[in-house]
Amino acid sequence: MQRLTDLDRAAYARDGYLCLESWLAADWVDRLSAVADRFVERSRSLTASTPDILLGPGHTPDRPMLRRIPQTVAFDPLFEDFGLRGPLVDLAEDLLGPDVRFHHSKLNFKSAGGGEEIRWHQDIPFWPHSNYAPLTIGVYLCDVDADMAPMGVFAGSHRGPLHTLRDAQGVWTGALSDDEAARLDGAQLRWLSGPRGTVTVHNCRVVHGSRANLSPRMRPLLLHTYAPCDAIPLTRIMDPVKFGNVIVRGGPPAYARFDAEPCPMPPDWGAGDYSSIFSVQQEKLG
Ligand SMILES: O=C(O)CCC(=O)C(=O)O
Repeated sequence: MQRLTDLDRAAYARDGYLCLESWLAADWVDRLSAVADRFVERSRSLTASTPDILLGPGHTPDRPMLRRIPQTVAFDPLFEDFGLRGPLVDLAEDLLGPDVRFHHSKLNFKSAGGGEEIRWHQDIPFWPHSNYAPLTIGVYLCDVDADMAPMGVFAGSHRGPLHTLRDAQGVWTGALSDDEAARLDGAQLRWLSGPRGTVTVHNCRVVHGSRANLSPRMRPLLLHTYAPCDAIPLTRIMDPVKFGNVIVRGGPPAYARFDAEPCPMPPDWGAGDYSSIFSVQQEKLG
């Protein structure tokens, strides 16, 4: 198992993110990419999204435009093994402690020539927990350069304000308002690019997003969210979803841990009815 250094851990605490170049072994990246390619091939015969493949606008058999595979661990045994028992769980344990819960996973494709923008947002208002320790670990399955819409994070923004991700009328948009975005400190923006196998980690309060992918290359980013077991989910969106909220290290908590700062809540989607960040942002903000 590859362990983080004390410097890595200190950087995560200070900046709220890490970018670990070529961290994941090539063998894992090869096998995960092969599975991802099979989903892309299968999408060619689709004219509408299915539970395991969410299509983006302009999808055709010749030019597949995939938004995402939601909850990857539910749809392929290799994805399951990777997300629930693989090296990312070690990394999560390294940052979160011995008791770790898997919350959800997804593979954001950002297809070539049009993969959509993901506007600035924080994750925690999408899936509130009793504290702010949950984090998301991403793996780039291809080399990602600055033109391929890498994920951008605002260093230190996990120590800044929490945003409601609603517009002035209180309608959920899933994104910071233009005014809130204008107040972000541009000097702290970091674009996380790197060779395939590069791993990103971001805390659930870090403001992040990515541009549209106008390059001719797909940008597959495989994301897994983990939480310490004493961070209790406050909504039930993952309850009916296969492997949603399963404990992957250690055991159930003896106590729930609460952070003092109130957590913004999303609309009541009901159990299992979480629509993806792409659809909510595109519907509400265009
Ligand atoms: O795919 C990306 O660039 C960012 C992903 C993200 O922020 C999300 O899915 O919440």
